[in-house]
Amino acid sequence: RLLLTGATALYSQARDKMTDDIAVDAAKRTAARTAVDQWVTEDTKILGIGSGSTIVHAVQRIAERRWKEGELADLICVPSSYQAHHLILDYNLNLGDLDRNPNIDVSIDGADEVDRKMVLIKGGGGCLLQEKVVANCAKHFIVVADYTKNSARLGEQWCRGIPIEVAPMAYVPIKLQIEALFGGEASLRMAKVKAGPIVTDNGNFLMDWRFIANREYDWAEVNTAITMIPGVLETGLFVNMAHKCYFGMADGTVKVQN
Ligand code: ABF
Repeated sequence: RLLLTGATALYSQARDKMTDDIAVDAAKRTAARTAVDQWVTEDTKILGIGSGSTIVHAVQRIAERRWKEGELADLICVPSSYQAHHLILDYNLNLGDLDRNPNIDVSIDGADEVDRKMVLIKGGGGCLLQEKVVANCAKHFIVVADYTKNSARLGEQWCRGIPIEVAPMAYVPIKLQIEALFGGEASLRMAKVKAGPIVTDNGNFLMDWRFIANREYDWAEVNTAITMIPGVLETGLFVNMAHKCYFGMADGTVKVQN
């Protein structure tokens, strides 16, 4: 009987997890499609494409409008990662780049966590450097996410810390300097299969800095200070960049944060 009870509990846990995953994915989809329909119009010439799973829904909606509804034929999409590059190619959209399209009308991207001041943590999927460059070139940077990313303060939901892209030879001094400046612990992100450190699209390493959860940080100051450390390429802290955040909620609605 003990064995049966254990198996039943495991089954329920797996079922609940699957139900949660389905609800979260539906929320990502609603947020992404709503943002695309509100921000990508016939006047949008150049669109930045972020990375991650939520952005897949955004690209699918753009492709649906392009190929089924006959809109957006001239829209040029500028990718922020290899993933985005291939998404654009897979859906047969017009692939652009910053050499030819440095002035982006709108950029749409996901996030790992968003606080009430719209400070974002990004880079959980590993693409933060190009994402920040592309977002910075956009007149409007629009964030799409599910309800689990919406926090009052950073660290409430996203427990992996703030991703930081670093030159491989510099990760130890960078770790020590971040910890000395702001506390917490910074660690090198390793591949799950024990294949060594994760390498970014740009050939760098990633660190995850677990900051002190209950400390009040000035995120603009933290971002500037960490970016100044030699060997740091970029942080996953996006401060004063997001124009609007679209959160898909559990009840099927979309919450828009300004
Ligand atoms: C990228 O994808 C990252 O900056 C962020 O870490 C992540 C969001 O992923 P998802 O949409 O899968 O939650 O935008």
